[in-house]
Amino acid sequence: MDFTGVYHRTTEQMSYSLNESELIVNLKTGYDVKRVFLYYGDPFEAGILGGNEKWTGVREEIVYKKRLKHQIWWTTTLVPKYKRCKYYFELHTDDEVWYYFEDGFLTKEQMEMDGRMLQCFTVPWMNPADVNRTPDWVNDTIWYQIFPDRFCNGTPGDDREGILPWKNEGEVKNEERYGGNLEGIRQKLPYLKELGITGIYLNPIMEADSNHKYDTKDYTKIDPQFGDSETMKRLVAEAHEHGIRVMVDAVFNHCGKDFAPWLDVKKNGRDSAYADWFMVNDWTILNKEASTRDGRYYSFAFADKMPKLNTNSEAVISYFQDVCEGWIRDYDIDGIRFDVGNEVSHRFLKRIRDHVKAIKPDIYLLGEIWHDASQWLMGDEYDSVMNYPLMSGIHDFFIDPTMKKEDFEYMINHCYTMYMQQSNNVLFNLLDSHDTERLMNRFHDLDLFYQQLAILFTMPGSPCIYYGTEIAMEGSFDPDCRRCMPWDQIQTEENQQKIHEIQKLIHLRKTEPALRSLYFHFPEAYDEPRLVQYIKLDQEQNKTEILLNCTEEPVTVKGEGEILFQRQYQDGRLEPKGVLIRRIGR
Ligand code: ARE
Repeated sequence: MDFTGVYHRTTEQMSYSLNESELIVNLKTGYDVKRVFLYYGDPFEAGILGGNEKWTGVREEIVYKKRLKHQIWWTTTLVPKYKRCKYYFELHTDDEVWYYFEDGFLTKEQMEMDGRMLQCFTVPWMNPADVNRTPDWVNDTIWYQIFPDRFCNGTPGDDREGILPWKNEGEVKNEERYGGNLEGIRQKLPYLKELGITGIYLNPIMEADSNHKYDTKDYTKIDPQFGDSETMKRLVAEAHEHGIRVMVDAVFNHCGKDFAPWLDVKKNGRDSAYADWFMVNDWTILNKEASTRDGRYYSFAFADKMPKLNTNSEAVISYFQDVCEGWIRDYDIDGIRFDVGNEVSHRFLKRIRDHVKAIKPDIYLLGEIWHDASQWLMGDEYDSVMNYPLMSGIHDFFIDPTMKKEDFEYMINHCYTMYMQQSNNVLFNLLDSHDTERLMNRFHDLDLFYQQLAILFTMPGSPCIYYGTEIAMEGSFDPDCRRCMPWDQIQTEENQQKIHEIQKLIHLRKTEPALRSLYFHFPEAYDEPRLVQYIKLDQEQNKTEILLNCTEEPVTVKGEGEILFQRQYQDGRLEPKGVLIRRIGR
């Protein structure tokens, strides 16, 4: 047996309470392990503490497994009678059997040796207060991300300074302002509702210098370019009336150059009451205007206009607790997306979470983290994260023809074995954003575009489309991905057809519980190396099949089913770049 491939701990999302009664136990092994059995029981009942006590617990085979690139992920759910559990594994390769304990591997003879002290894996007590609880509504949500300056100007006749005429076509620059505002978003709520949207993710709206507002000046004031607190209140209230929730962007890793405490620090140096709010190393050259590569203070990505906030400081923590509380009480927001969510301190996040969840228990706390975020998803910081690994995994599969359907399977399984199910269930799934190239820009091909969207809409978590995706808007990396929404072209037949296509996917997502569910597997019904097939299951084991033809030849589809969504499919043939979603019974 390949011992190095075997891994289990009672931490790190490998053994955790799903709720007050169910315990999830996961195990990784190499491919040489063919069967796994779990022995489990109550620590005070099962009697395997050594000596001559006999094991009285249960022996059960673990039947659910997912294939990762070089490992197998075995998973099972237990219901410990007394909320305690002790367990060990029995691993079978083709010709060996090993027993896996907390302190290593034993043969059967060793294990049964009289008097041996067996170190079982132990879950001493499943405390309800420690269960990772994430808001239920998120899994049902269809998000729409809005970059406010570029979505809709709802007050075109007003006299805001420096606003350019709306650009229905062509490129935009970062310093340009087009006058999109909260009133514009409010006016488009019926449009969003019609599309099927049930959640809006708003890029920053608090007062700031730039057009993107990631350089906050005042965390308590709506940016005057976007409106005021009344417009924001009205927007959220009306969104709620339309069944649409609202999530705001929180830039707590750094502030902007005009944030009052930072101005005070620049003026008074070490003597400032806010000296501890930032991360200053050299007080003598604070006012220099240049990148912070010289280390005079820390900032976001060396941007001197974005000084890093010291989220380790008690004063900063308590200041931002109040800021969040204000947003909830004043505007009744439903979610907070934490910008640069991996650089703020864990301590800060735990305190913010406790504070805001006490005010609004089902508020959604989303971290902007692009890589494995397990350390932030233990249940006491974020509810979940932006699922960038899924985005890049899908993207890589589509650009790399040497990748096979197994690689697709490994990638998806990787994305859904990193975190607890509670977090997987509310992952924020996206294929593009204000920080990336637009989806349509990657291949300039509508069929590939919808194939990828079909994946997005059938994955566990909640799907988000970036404004303009409904009409397959083009745009390269920042700032090109932030073009103005071309409202004067929305009614063209071509755009209406595209909108209709997205509406179909949204409708399906809402009406087919299997598409929203956490359960899926990859059958092996086809030989074609790039014919991706996966099956999603709902609670009642009803199956929905997703087929994506990523080969260069048509494929004859096997079996029967009720077609829910299709492109490039006719008379049993799925053409290259085609997609088929079918309900196939139990
Ligand atoms: C501006 C220009 C850019 C230019 C940059 C250089 O627009 O063209 O390259 O300046 O300084 C905001 C604005 C940006 C602005 C930036 C700086 O939206 O337009 O860029 O401020 O002024 C990492 C971080 C992640 C971060 C991304 C961008 O981990 O937190 O980089 N995303 C957030 C927001 C941004 C925002 C900021 C942070 C700053 O969503 O919009 O930028 O508040 C890998 C890594 C990731 C990395 C990712 C992308 O996968 O794992 O850590 O994300 O690549 O680079």
